[in-house]
Amino acid sequence: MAYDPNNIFARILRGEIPNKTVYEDEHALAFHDINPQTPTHVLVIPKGAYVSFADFSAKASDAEIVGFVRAVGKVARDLGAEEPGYRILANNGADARQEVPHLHVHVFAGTDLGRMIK
Ligand code: IU
Repeated sequence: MAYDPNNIFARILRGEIPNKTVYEDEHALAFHDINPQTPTHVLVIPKGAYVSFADFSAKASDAEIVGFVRAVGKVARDLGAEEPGYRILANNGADARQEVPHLHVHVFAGTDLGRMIK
């Protein structure tokens, strides 16, 4: 999947579309999903233009990768989700039904997540 610079998350990063930010730093932005699947449902995205996890891991700098992973963990901690728990998930590509072609990690929390998959 090619990166579309006008995808909705790219537009959010450019400040063209509002979002409910929960965390932002040099490498990552985290915001509430517009259509939450669980009581807490946050998306964490890298600021660089990467379609998928494979794309990101191949092209991003070490600083971007470390920064992004740290941001995901910080979001989980700051949401108070460390206990009783949370789920992180990234859909990549058509078979995974990825809707937005900018890498995003879902953080689900706030309920017994059972075996739900997004
Ligand atoms: P997916 O993994 O690509 O299926 O997830 C895309 C998510 O982006 C999905 O949960 C949407 O509700 C969410 N989303 C959003 O938060 N804001 C938007 O403007 C759009 C989608 I479009």
